[in-house]
Formats: sequence, structure tokens, C-alpha cells
Amino acid sequence: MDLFSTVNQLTPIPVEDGELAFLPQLPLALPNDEVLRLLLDETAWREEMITVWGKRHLQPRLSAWYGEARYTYSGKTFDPLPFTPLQLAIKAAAEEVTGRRYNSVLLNCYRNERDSMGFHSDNEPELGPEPSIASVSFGASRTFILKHKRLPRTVKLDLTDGSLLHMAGPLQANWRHGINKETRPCGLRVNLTLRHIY
Ligand SMILES: O=C(O)CCC(=O)C(=O)O
Repeated sequence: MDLFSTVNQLTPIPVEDGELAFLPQLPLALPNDEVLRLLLDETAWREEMITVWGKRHLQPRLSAWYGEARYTYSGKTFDPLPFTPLQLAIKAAAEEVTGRRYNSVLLNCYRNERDSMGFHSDNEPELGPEPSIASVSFGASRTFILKHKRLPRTVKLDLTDGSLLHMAGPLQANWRHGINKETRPCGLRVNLTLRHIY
């Protein structure tokens, strides 16, 4: 038996109308805490303004956009910074695991339990009809929630340190996902969502 190929294999999470799969530890040459430290130090983090119900607020997290293509979401266009060597290593490991190719990454930093991500689908036209999104997490675990757009179905996943979640097939067309604020104190988390922009 080839131990490496089974250890690094995604485990499918059965859901209606989409593909979801999880790997507890993305294989990387550096330990997770060192990757987290480098991501915090090397990323040009931004605190973006957003408009919700006509009111302007600071987004409840830090974010940054890297890679080879411009991206528009929530009515804003982001010009990319070039991939860093560490991001390229994470991208290569994620491509090996998912068998897909990525040319862009959105990084999000959840500083504590008060930071969050509203419910949305990654369904912008430039991601193509059935986007493959590889979501890699470092630091504190946070609960990733998926809600079906038409069925009364909710899926909750613990996105642990070093893990990779793969969303693919028609998942973005049929589900929304988000990260709620936590009621209990929690530490910092950095998440990278690797995408391919056409
Ligand atoms: O932090 C997460 O796990 C969620 C990130 C996310 O939903 C996104 O980047 O679209």
C-alpha cells in the first residue's frame, strides 16, 4: 500500500447538488505555525470598507488578493499583487491534492471571534460555471457553514489548522457559505481560497 497517496487523499463529504471534500493536513515543507507566522508577516493585509443596507462599515476581517488576475466581488475590483514563494508552495500542494489549477488567491485574516464572513457563493462569472475552490486554513479552527439555497439543509464543518476544503461541481450554484462570529473567545486564523479566474 502506498501510504503517501492515501494520506494525502481528499475525503468526500456527501452533499446534495455539489462536491465537497476535506483533507485534515495539506502536505507542506514547513510546520503550520511557521506558515501562519509567515502569512501574517508577508501579506499586505487590508481592512476594506463595505456597504451593507446603504451604510458603510469596515469589513469584519482583513483581506488581500494575490495572483495573476483582477477580481471583482461585492462591487469592488481588486488588482492582484504577485504570488509570494510561500503562496506558490501552498498553491502547488493544493493543486496536487485537488488535481485542479489555480491562478489567484484571496487571503482572509480573522483576528479573533468577532471577525466573520457573510453568507455568499463564489459564483462570479469569471470563476466559470463550476468553480473549483481550494480553501486552506491556518491557526484557530472556525466553523464553516453551508446553507442550501432551496432545501432546508445546513452543513457545518470545523476548518482546522493546516486543513484543505475543496468545493467543486455545482456547489456554488446551489449553496451559500460563510463564517459566523463566535460567542466564545478564539485565536487568530488565516484562510486562503485558491481559485482559477478565466
Ligand atoms: O474563511 C473561510 O473559510 C471562508 C472564506 C470564503 O468564504 C471565501 O473566501 O469566499
